[in-house]
Amino acid sequence: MGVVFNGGLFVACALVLSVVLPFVTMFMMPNVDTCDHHGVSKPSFTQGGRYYWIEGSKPMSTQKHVAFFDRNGDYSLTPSEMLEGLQRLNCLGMDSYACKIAAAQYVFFKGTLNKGFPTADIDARRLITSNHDWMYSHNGQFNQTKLSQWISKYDANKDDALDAEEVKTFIESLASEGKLGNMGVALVELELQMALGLGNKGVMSRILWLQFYGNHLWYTHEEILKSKCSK
Ligand SMILES: [Ca+2]
Ligand SMILES: [Ca+2]
Repeated sequence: MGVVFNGGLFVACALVLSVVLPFVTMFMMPNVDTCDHHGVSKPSFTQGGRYYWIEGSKPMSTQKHVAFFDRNGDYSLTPSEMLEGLQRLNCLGMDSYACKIAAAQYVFFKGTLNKGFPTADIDARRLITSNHDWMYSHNGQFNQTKLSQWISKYDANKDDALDAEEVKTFIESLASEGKLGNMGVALVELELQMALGLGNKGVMSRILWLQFYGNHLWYTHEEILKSKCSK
């Protein structure tokens, strides 16, 4: 009797190799210390730069937003890269295990939403074609007007900033609308938690939100952390 190899088995094998394996290897990774890390600082987004768009056009806001985590510049963000990035940012107040879970969840949710099937990486090139992306237009450009309206709407204490409580109100309203589904809401919640971790004592001013979605707040935050390391 020959070896039975059907479509179901193939899909199962592909799923183990492409989705399960990257998650397992991520959990075996050593912790990354911000002070011991001497990686690249702000990337060049000009022609010939590390993260210059592969087809020769300028990188979109979404690509600039995620480039911090793409260590090898191959436009693919793996759970390990996401974890390393979060660790360099001191895990945004999370312990090591929570950090690993957040990285795995984020990559899986975002990658799956963008590609339309279960995956273990975020393809930065696909970010521009998604129309589900929070705070960005369908072509991947940052929507400053949308951000401004969002802050004004949920800024309950009128200090021109959003804190964890105000963000929580927004997440609850998002969940009750039912437009995004559970995965979409979880994704937005994770993103906003990461953003709040970069703010001043968990409070994100309007300018910081602008830098977070439209600029390079990840790099700035890492530079601040590094400046506190003993020389
Ligand atoms: Ca990569
Ligand atoms: Ca506020």
